[in-house]
Amino acid sequence: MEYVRVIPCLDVKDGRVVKGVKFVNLRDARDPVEAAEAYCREGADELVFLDIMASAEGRGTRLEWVRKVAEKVTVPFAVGGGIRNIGDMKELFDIGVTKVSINTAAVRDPELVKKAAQQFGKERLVVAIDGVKNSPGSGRPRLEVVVKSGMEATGLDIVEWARQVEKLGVGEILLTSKDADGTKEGYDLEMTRAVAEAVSIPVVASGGAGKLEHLYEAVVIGRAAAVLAASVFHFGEISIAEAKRYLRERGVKVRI
Ligand code: 0VR
Repeated sequence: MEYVRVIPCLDVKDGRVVKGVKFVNLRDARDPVEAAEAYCREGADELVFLDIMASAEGRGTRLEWVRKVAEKVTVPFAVGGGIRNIGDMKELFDIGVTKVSINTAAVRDPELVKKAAQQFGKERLVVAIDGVKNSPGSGRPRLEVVVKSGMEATGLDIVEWARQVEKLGVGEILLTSKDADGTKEGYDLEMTRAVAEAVSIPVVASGGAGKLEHLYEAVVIGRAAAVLAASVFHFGEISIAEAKRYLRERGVKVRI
């Protein structure tokens, strides 16, 4: 059995790591390069950088900090946010990024997933799925895909979309609950488990981690192959070492 990965997520806006709640009220947390080096020293298995305000004019900013990070990191790292096409992906791979994560662009053009997987290999391609949970009787899917930094509802059912991206050849799904993001009240276990049981590729749980138990629940109940967190790591409430020790003590295979 593969070991469960512990992955800090660095949401980056204008070259700074920020952290909000439910994708809003972003507050400054730390410098991306300094944070990346610290997480590598602390034993993170991978890093995810999310350029959450990626836009045409911001693309240049991204390349600056990503290049600096690539020179320092000692673990695989993924970059997502505003990646629109094969050219954007190649640009990032050329400066040392391990994996790219696409979200909105995949919903807009599912064939992009297939082309990218064929061109770069599925192990270098992640599809990020941001989701919300709708109440019964809302007329919307219970688990609905949202795009554009969570601002646009798509009407897509999360599980069906996950199955579709797996068929298109993606290597991994990064599943974020927008409702849970930043709340520290726990991952959306129903959402995570529904997707993990529907596909045979790894699903990374994301959104809501607040205490050590949440990480364990995401693995044993949510069936996640990896646990991603931002708030609790950035503000020093949980260390990577504590997270791994807690999981290992409960029988979860982690890389110490
Ligand atoms: P925590 O709940 O703090 O562990 O956050 C994990 C995860 O939700 C965030 O790292 C990240 O996925 C939040 N995502 C987005 C966003 C934040 C602001 C604006 C947009 C987005 O589109 O994913």
